[in-house]
Amino acid sequence: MYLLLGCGDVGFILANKLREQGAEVTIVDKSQAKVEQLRGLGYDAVMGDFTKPETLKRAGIASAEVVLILVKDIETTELTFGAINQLKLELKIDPVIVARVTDVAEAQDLKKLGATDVIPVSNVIADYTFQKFRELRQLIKEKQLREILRGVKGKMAIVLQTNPDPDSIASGMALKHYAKTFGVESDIIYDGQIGHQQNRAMVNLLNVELIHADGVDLNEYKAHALVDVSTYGNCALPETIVPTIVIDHHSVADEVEAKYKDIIDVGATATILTNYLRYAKVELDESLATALAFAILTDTADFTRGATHLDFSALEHLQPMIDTELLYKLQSPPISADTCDVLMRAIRSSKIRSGYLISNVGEIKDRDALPQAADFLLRREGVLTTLVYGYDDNSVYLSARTNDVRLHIGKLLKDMFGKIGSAGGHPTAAGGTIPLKAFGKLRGKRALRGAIDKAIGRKFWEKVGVG
Ligand SMILES: [Mn+2]
Repeated sequence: MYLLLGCGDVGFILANKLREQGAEVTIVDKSQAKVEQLRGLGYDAVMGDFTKPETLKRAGIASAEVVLILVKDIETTELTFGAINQLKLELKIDPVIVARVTDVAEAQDLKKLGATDVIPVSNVIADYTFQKFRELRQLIKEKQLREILRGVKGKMAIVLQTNPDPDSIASGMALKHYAKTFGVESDIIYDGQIGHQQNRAMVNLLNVELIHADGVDLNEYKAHALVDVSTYGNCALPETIVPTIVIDHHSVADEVEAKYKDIIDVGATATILTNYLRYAKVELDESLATALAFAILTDTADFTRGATHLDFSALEHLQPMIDTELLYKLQSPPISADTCDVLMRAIRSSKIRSGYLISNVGEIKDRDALPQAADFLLRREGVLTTLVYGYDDNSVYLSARTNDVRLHIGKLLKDMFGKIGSAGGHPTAAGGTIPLKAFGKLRGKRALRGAIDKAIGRKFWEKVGVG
């Protein structure tokens, strides 16, 4: 049972929320009128002065798991603690006690008196207002988007990022569905490849219709939307075409001019699209709901990376519509024979020194196997950092991972290989591409392999000081 002491603004909202969640709530207030009003609303309310032990006993403190002291003035709060502490000994009880404070300085004093936790009310209101504002903002944006679509006369191109990831694909699917509801037909266009098994599985299992940019003329579309793209250069849209719509969670997307822009700092673009569908009350089927959930989970690395309150609430909204079996299939797709082969070679060629693992896998068909190998080998006992590389007819590709907090692997690769190719990434995951011509004229595969090992593997040992 929750015992709420004092029922002002915060108290009443809290009582409501707790009751909504099915919690048992008893409220104590000194005002007769307030108590009657609460009883009228079906609350268990007790009138009296809760700085007195008798009142607390009468309110049933003996069976309260949580006591919330919600009065504004610190004197009353302190007196209430006196009464509770007396009863703790007398009744042998030990409830969780949470007290409201107006400033953080009061918190220490109240904790000494026995508060398990404190609620700094100004922070609560600030947080709440901020979250509400973000939700309201999305609601307004959705209405604006509907207006924009009303102005589109003809087919729209939904342009995904180059080598689209699950977030981009799911966001494209959702926008297509949303636009169709408001009378606009569209094509989902991508460039590069659907490389990673996860993305291929998504496209196959969900039957997504994706059109490669090589097969269309983007100028022929009446409107263009960029979803989860970041910016020009990371998609098929040429800079000569100004998109109508930009929806993204990468802040650089703000550099792109567009009639409609919704760029907000959330974990996944799919969160933004989920909310559009939700606010517009557009029905969605299991496969779209599952795709959006999969995108949110993937982009936030299962809520461990950049997830916000809006991402949680979007997933919560999708949850009842998700096909869990399908979600499981998307999360653990079959591994291709090529990738298996690369994993095998990556294991066989592993060289480990002081927690650093380096592996040259030789010739590869699918560069997406490299990050998977780097991830996989990082799980080997005693390994803190992995660097896996291989080559095809054009380039050498690198992929690196680390659990070493002292290392920023993205910066390290950029420092080492940024000049001869492109390299970089995050503190824990990075990659790079170096054109084969950077290794000079070589005769035969063995010479090439040696040259690559010298320029990458050996250089890496030296750089990390284990050479
Ligand atoms: Mn994304």
